[in-house]
Amino acid sequence: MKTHTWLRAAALAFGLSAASGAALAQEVTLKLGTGFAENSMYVKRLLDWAAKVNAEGKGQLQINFIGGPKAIPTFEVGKSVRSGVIDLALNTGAFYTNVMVESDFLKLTQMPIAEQRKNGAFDAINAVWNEKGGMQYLGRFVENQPFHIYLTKRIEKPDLTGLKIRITPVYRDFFQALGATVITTAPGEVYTALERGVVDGYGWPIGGIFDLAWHEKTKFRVEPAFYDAEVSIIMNLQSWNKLNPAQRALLTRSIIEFEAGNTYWNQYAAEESDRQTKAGIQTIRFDEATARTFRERAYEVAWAAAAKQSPDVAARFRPLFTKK
Ligand code: 173
Repeated sequence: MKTHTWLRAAALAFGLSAASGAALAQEVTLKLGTGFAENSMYVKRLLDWAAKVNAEGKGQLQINFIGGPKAIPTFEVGKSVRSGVIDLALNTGAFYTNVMVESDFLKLTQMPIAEQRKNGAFDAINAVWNEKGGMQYLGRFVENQPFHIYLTKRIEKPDLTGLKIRITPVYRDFFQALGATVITTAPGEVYTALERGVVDGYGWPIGGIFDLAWHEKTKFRVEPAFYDAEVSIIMNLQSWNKLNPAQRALLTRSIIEFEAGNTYWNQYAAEESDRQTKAGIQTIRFDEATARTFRERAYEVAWAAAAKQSPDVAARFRPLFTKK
């Protein structure tokens, strides 16, 4: 073997092993948590997504689910993403207003996430999440799940005076405007609060009240619904910045693919509504004009509160979130 050939072979071999060493070192494992119950449909679908990423991401990127509120309490999950204790979470803004007040504004979007990605809303959200939350907003996993008032006592008109209602920040301003006394709890405490008569009702989306057996204590659901439950994947910004372009592309692609399946939630809403009826939960309906005012008031009150809490961001988000 001539010297230069040998040198080339050695260089090649060294180069190859260095390259594969680098590739091995590149596999990252991201810790995933959630503020939602592990038996909820949200988390079932989350785990489907994580399994898919893990299958596609061999040697590149893996997701390790650390559990739900038993691993990290619901209202601590956002802080854990911010600080990097976990890298990823399936969470809703109402659970991490202790990181940034703006998180709860996402309930006010009136168009699908696919459209938010096109009309500038998604980028506007990310700019705020980066700056104020130390987070990357990766995508929305739940859509078409509007909120309702669930009650143990009948009401005749949109007036919650004299009633104690369990809330999160989602409902606070609207329910107070309707006269309610409000009590904030994580989902995990709703059953006991109902059982002990600490509350006369609660806010929750159309789907999911069976997961923690609240149907046993629920007599009425108020129509119409308002807002849209926002449940999204958020990521620690440093963890995101550390990923290489291929890893970022894998995450982004898998999330956009998953969002395309969000129409599933229409079906889930219909099924859950039927299931509530079968469980004996009665619907309280207002006349058409009252129902319209009720819904409009929900948005007005929430945007007014948003404008007070974070005027610049509220002004930026409102036209991007509101259906023309
Ligand atoms: O706990 C809640 O009522 C709440 O804020 C919420 C938000 C999104 C989905 C489900 C519940």
